[in-house]
Amino acid sequence: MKTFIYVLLLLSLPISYILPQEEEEEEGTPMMINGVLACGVERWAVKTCIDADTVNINFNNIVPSSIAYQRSLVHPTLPSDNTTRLAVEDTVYQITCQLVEYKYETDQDYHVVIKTIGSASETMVSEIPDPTCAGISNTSRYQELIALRTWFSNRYSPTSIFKSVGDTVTLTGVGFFDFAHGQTGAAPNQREIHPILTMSLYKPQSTLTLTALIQGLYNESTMTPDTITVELHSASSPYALIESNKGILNSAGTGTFNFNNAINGTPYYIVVKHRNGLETWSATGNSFSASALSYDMTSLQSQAYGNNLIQKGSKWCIYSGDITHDGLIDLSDMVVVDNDNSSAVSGYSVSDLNGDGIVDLSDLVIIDNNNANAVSKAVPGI
Ligand SMILES: [Ca+2]
Ligand SMILES: [Ca+2]
Repeated sequence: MKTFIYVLLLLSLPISYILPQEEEEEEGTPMMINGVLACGVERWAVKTCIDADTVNINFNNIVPSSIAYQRSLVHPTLPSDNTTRLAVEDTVYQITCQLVEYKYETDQDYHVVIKTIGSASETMVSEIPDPTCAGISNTSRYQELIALRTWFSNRYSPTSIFKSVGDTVTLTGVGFFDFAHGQTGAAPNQREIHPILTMSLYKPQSTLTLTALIQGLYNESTMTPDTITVELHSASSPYALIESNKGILNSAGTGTFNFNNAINGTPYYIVVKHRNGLETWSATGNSFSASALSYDMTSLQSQAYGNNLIQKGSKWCIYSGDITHDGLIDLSDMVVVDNDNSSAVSGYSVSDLNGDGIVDLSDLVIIDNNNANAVSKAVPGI
């Protein structure tokens, strides 16, 4: 009889009392912020970055990280108040990871379990706060959090029941330590990303390995390393710019450049721009395969559109001297060098063609010769 009554009692209880409780238990008195009740309690100011110590966070310095690293940190003694931020909680991280499951919590957070890509169990908790919670609208993160919350809501429609998902995302957010309440997906050290600040679907990058030599910087043996801009352009008229990326060519003239928008099997012109080099295009369109492409602009003159390269030793180089970036190497470029020479300009300068840190006659000679040969840029469609 006793058992029967117990079963009846059990059946009359709401389902939520029977199922295991996985939500965070919030101990203590709700915080008042500017006369408004906060959405959560425990360490709530820290969780939402409305605490005074948030000034210690440099939101512009985003540190690449991993879930493995976050799980390896030592769990510190946590402050008993709800507003003190620890020094180990003042860094914004960027992590590319896989979503596992998520739900809408009673403190209005979206509780998002994330894991190392491909791992079965290397998880941690991350949380998206509700930007309408007290105090958040006064912070510099407000617009960012609205955009994040809206994006996540529209894509995943969180409810009070966990939903599974396998998307790979790149997120940024603040490292944080929580108390252990048996949170679903918790790291062993209770490390969380709390709050998440941004999230986007991960796009695999395509890598271009480019070899190009800049005439003035190359001594027929090695090149003074320098920054260039590499552009991918459509191989079809009007040859629209697809994506631009800056990087460094090393002493062998080689550099790697990552692109987000390149599609495997689609040909692109590779365009090299340099502070005083002549804009130079690849001979034809070139395609990435398995997100990789190698291109050598030094092996043959015909590697550049219009054969627009100059030979130095056994290599072919991009012409130096278009300081004004008008596609011509002429008197107007010489005037810049001449003036900088008169002003004894030194250091990293647009008019230092041979990269020795001095602007002088040796730089002028390079332009003079290219001017004498009427060198100008060669671009498809012109
Ligand atoms: Ca020029
Ligand atoms: Ca020089």
